[in-house]
Amino acid sequence: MLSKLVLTISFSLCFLCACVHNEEYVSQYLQSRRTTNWFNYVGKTYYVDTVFKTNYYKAMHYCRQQGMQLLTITSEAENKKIEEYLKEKGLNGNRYWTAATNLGDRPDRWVWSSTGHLITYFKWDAGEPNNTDSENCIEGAWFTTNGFTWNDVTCLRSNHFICEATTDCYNLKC
Ligand SMILES: [Ca+2]
Repeated sequence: MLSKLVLTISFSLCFLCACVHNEEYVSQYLQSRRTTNWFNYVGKTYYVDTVFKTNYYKAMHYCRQQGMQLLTITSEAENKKIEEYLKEKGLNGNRYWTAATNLGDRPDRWVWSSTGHLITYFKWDAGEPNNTDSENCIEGAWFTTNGFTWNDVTCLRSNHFICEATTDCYNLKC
């Protein structure tokens, strides 16, 4: 109960913080870099952030400000595509936020905050999820030699992140 209260307060503070400081990280920089770290796959456009690290909530806010959502992976093929892109671009040394969280309902029920859908496809790294420290969000990275796999982690960790949209955002029309 106490941990949920702390998380709720943390979320509120993080969201407020993001609102107050949003001019510091909103699309001006992104727009100047739109030709890099963008790719398409089966009706989605993805943007891989390597500019700054932030917590889950601020990453979510950032993606929404671009008309996008945090990364939502629904199949082995999609996870593989992301893995291949990151490896090809040499971006596989980072950890990236996905939209996955279990804060909304109960610890064993993971949901994509982007769509509200229960998660049915998982790509956990070996030994995960281990929920060692109120680990209520999911990051993806090369934690071992298993490629792009997932780890439950505290939502307040600072990570890079991947945004996605289901329409073509190259021209900011989404
Ligand atoms: Ca973990």
